[in-house]
Amino acid sequence: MPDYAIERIEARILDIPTVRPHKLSFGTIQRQSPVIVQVFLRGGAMGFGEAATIGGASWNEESPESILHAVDHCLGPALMGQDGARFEALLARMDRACRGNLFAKAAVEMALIDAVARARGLPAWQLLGGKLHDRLPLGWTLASGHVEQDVREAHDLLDRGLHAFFKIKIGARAPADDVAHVCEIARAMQGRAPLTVDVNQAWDGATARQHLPALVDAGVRLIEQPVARWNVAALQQLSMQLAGGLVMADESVCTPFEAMALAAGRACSVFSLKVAKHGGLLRTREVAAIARAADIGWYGGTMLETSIGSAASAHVFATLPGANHGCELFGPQLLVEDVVAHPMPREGGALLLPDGPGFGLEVDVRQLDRFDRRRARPVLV
Ligand code: MUC
Ligand code: MG
Repeated sequence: MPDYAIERIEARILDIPTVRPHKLSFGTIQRQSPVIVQVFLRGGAMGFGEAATIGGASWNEESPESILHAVDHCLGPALMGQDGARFEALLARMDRACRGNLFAKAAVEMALIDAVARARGLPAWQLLGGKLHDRLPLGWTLASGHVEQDVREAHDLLDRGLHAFFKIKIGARAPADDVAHVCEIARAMQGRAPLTVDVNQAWDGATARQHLPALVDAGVRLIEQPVARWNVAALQQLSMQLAGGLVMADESVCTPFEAMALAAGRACSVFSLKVAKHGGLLRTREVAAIARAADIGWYGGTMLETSIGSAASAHVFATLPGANHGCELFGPQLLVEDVVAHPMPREGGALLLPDGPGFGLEVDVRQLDRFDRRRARPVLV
């Protein structure tokens, strides 16, 4: 029996520029700063995990710096010497040592699962219930802020068979201007691909009730997080009102307890699942189980991770039953450079599950060193 005792946990922040400015309701990002975690087991195995935030601490309470602090000062010390294969026991231990901090816990749990899967020579999906899907339809986010650029990008990605559907980020402008922006893109797309909008909590209930019907009429099918995460009552009303569109919860659905409340209130039709906000791969499965029991579909969401976090997400999404709306694991393509030798394969607008040991990708440690924030020199690309 290999020795899975946890010997060392290391974490670092990378700074990687994006290929173009990415505009969301709360600001525009020009780089991602993922936290990469490495777990070393006594028997010699090592695994990689990742947690990325968007716009520092703008998307929710956690930031790269808070994640790094939680791993270095709370989670790592709580796990030293423990059996690295007892994932549930380790999650309980992390919960006792540190409240909240779901992104940080997700990164550590991801690295543990990768390390144990690699030690056993198994793909991670085998430790997560077994895979149901080998491929998932892959979306791309149109967020340049300019109609012409977004439309050019979308047609080009469709022509090259790289993506199957698109999400448009809105919420930064006046609502009427956002509606005009989406309608223009929808018209120029001529029904070539399904469209989603993500408002990232920017509207209040009345604004959403007033403006979302026009987007549904323009052909938008999924409406992601139109109102504040706490505003479950508005989500409920919108779910009843928008006959032709499906309300998707993102920031509102992190813990299984939040998932339960949304399900009980029939507040949405789809959950956007994200490994980081749920606190790991196993808890993503818990939230997905609630979705299934409540006849809620799922969508494979992203926090714009590198290939490490994206592949880990693909492994857990591949195990999930129930109606799905594809995934948006395009983070690596938004970054100027990747941290793995070969990215996850894509074909016919779908992402193909990488099937080697662990999360199935070869991490390039030189790239981790190159983008490591501690190397005070600016990154030239
Ligand atoms: C979010 O809220 O969904 C996912 C895709 C993207 O462009 O931004 C993220 C965040
Ligand atoms: Mg979202």
